[in-house]
Amino acid sequence: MATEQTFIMIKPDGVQRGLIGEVIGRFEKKGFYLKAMKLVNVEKSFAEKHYADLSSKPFFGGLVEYIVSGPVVAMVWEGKQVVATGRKIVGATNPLAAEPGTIRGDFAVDIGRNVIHGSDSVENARKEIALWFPEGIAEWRSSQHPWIYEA
Ligand code: IDP
Ligand code: MG
Repeated sequence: MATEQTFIMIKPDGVQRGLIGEVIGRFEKKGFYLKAMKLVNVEKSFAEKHYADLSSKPFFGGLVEYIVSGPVVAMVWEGKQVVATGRKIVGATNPLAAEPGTIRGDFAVDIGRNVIHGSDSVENARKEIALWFPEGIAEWRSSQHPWIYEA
């Protein structure tokens, strides 16, 4: 299974509620590698671009307002099957339907305050990483790599 990269964003509610360390810790302890990270306030036009696929949805305006309401933490995580596994760590879109043990299942109630974003496919991850990190990402691998990955 090929090494993948995914785009993970801690949304403004996650930042305000002090969940940055919790989120990073879950991905880090799993055995994925943090390859890029920044805390930023995003412009409305940038949020609209990130969520362009949802522009026809009735909740789009509220979603954009939510994302620009405070700083977010944008990250790139790397590892084996990290896109699909990252979605499992994040949990279902509606936090009340998200399993306990997932980030949304453990820390959120409302769909419009669901703490975290995770790319839904390898292709969308590639697009989102290019949008959020045009400057590029770091190259490194943990010295523990052989203790986490068999080959
Ligand atoms: P995802 O974040 O699990 O991939 P998407 O369907 O891509 O879910 O929706 C993007 C974000 O839009 C969600 O995480 C959530 O914050 C918001 N959202 C999705 N559906 C609704 C809704 O029905 N009402 C309000 N907000 C929604
Ligand atoms: Mg999505």
